Amino acid sequence: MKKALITGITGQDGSYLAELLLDKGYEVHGVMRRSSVRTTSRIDGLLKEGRVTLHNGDLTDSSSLIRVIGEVRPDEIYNLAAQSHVGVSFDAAEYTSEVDAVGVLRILEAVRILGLGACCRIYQASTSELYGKVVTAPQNEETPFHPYSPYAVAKQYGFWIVKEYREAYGMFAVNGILFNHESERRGSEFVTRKITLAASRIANGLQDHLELGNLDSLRDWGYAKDYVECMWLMMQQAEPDDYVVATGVQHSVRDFTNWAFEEAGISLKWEGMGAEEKGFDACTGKMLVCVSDAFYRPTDVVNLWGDPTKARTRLGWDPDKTSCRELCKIMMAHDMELARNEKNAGA
Ligand code: NAP
Ligand code: F7E
Repeated sequence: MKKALITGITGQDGSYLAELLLDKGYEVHGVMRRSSVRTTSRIDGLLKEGRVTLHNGDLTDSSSLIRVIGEVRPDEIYNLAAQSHVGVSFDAAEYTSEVDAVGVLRILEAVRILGLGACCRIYQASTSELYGKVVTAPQNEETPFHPYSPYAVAKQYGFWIVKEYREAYGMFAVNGILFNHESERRGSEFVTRKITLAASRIANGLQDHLELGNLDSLRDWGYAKDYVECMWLMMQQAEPDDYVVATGVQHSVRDFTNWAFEEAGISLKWEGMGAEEKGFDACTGKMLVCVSDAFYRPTDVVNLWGDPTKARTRLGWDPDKTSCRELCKIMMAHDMELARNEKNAGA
């Protein structure tokens, strides 16, 4: 039986990947950091059934990584742990670098020091944020990087150190350059989930309005459940390589907002421009969406659009499985249920 170790197992992707690997017959271990509150809600079902083993560890602490990797001796490591919020990386730039840049080095070094370099494969969660201030679209594996936030700069180090260890030491280490992927398990501070939660709560009379930042920002949004399948495929190849994972279709934050409200039975009518733009309920005229400076970033990445040709042709991965519109529907079905439960609990 193959053994996998997932860092970031309590996160959105970690939880889906754990489920996928268990379905494929893996023994699944996860690295979890200490917190004063419970952080296992996404994997509580798996824990209750005793299907995954958790180990204390932190990407900022080499000794914990050497200990856990040495104890588990995994066939595959999926490094998903990160300070993953781009906006937060401007406020905690040094910490973000420690986790998202040096943390990757710590894992590679732990594997090398333990003498597992020849038998343990490593997946690194790289990101479309590396393209940053883009000059061409769509972006593929050949597109130059121009990271445009402390998060992206840290992830760029992670990307290159993985390539370096692959070339210097012959390690099987790969980068998945994943474009935005969302789900009903997405953290509430990312824009899609913030929108689906707010649209659901507004429709149920639990929230007055929604404040957003840049409505014109363009993203290539896919479904996280589909994307973890591609991570696994990259790790099963004869040779290590880096792949873009995307749907190949781009939408704006405004598009996603329209769809979410539509799913809640509300049609939005937009008026004004830039910071003055507002979304009104087309039936009642009530203002439901407005723009706030608080959600703008010092530098923002505004034109991400992935070309998944390499993943499709070489890995046989299907980028068309879940469209962004379908993804919004899935998230809204989940969040409308949450809002109804919240409403009933308060009644
Ligand atoms: P997420 O939901 O924010 O999960 C991040 C995970 O990392 C959580 O389990 C978190 O633990 C853990 N973590 C954070 N700091 C840590 C530390 N110092 N030591 C150990 N664990 C730590 O992120 P996600 O959306 O699943 O993304 C997974 C990975 O893919 C991340 O590396 C992210 O940067 C990258 N990525 C994501 C996307 C996307 O669109 N989702 C796209 C490209 C790349 P807690 O539960 O304790 O917070
Ligand atoms: O922002 C704009 C914001 O925070 C998307 C991470 O998983 O994907 C994610 O990073 C866009 C940006 O995701 C709000 O300015 C407008 O242009 O959902 P987001 P992100 O920054 O793209 C990449 C690939 C990763 O690697 C990251 O780990 O939406 N936006 N209004 C807003 N964003 C947020 N969060 N909140 C708003 O109110």
